[in-house]
Amino acid sequence: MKTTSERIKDKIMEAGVDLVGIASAEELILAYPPRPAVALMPSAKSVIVMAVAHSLGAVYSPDIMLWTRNKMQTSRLLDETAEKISRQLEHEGFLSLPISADKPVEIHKNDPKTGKKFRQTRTVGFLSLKHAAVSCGMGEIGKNNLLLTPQFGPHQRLCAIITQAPLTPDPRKEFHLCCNCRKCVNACPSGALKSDRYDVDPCFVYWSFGFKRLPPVKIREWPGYIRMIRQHTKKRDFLIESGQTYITDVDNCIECMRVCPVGETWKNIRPEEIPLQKSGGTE
Ligand code: B12
Ligand code: SF4
Ligand code: SF4
Repeated sequence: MKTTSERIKDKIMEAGVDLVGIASAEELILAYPPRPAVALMPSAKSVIVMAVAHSLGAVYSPDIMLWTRNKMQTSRLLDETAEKISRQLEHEGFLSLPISADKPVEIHKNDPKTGKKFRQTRTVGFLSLKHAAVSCGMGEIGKNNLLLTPQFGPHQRLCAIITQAPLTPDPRKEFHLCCNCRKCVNACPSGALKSDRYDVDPCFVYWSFGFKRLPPVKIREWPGYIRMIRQHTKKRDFLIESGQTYITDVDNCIECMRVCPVGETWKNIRPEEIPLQKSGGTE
């Protein structure tokens, strides 16, 4: 049977995936730090991008732990599908590499450009799934730094397959989905989202530990930092929490995703009031 884009897309949708697109491996949009698909597979021809919508009930649940568990199931569906389709493509004669919806990530303690230590360790995916999704016309990147699609807004999880199969790419598209309402900027508890940019460091420490302060670099920053840690340790048990984190990959924040009003499919079921979700960082 011939390996065509239509057949591969049909197979993926049959597995329960909500959106699928194909980008040319050579023409992928690159961000910083650049992560070209051909660096992972020099003979790559195509990148298949898949999206599964989150359960909106989990997104709007009162405690982030409920969302986290659901996120894991969404990733599982994506990863299983990527695994099956990659194996099928290899049986058809095309080297294929699934890129998981979750870890691993490259970990950078020092800036690769200057060699200087980052204030906060940075992580980066082996392939940027958001940029791959934009490359195949699936959506645009909103002010919240997330992929917005017309169907689900930011409420989807992504995954990809890099393959030698020469599939027909989908064209890039212009969208005007982000209405600049700034709900995401106002909701961000760490101040990572600004009107004109996204600062990865405050997001990372809030998302991982629920901490609103970055590790101190100046002596005068230490007292406030120690006060914050003491407040957290009064209410939280980091040992038990990390045990749970290893099992279910617990996050501390999805506010920039929760408040975004974009996504046609959700029009009738999105709650009108969106109170802050309880997480380790909730005061
Ligand atoms: C690492 C990572 C994180 C890290 C770092 C985020 C980051 N932006 O770098 C942390 C833990 C903070 C994080 C947070 C979140 N993430 Co995240 N994350 C990833 C992951 C694995 C890689 C991101 C990546 O490499 N992006 C590529 C870079 C180039 O794009 P960028 O994010 O726009 O750019 C940042 C980096 O370049 C960094 N940076 C700047 N200089 C340097 C220098 C060096 C050396 C490095 C390493 C980094 C770096 O800062 C930039 C922003 O200023 C992806 C999955 C994937 N493989 O793509 C998911 C992913 C992007 N995350 C996702 C989500 C949903 C979230 C969260 C809502 C948390 C959550 N609970 O799920 C928040 C949202 C934060 C936000 N508004 O952007 C989804 C997004 C789905 C969508 N609709 O768009 C993805 C695609 C996962 C998935 N499978 O669906 N994430
Ligand atoms: S995940 Fe939380 S801390 Fe990070 S940008 Fe979104 S709202 Fe801000
Ligand atoms: S919340 Fe508003 S400003 Fe932020 S990404 Fe969504 S539409 Fe754009």
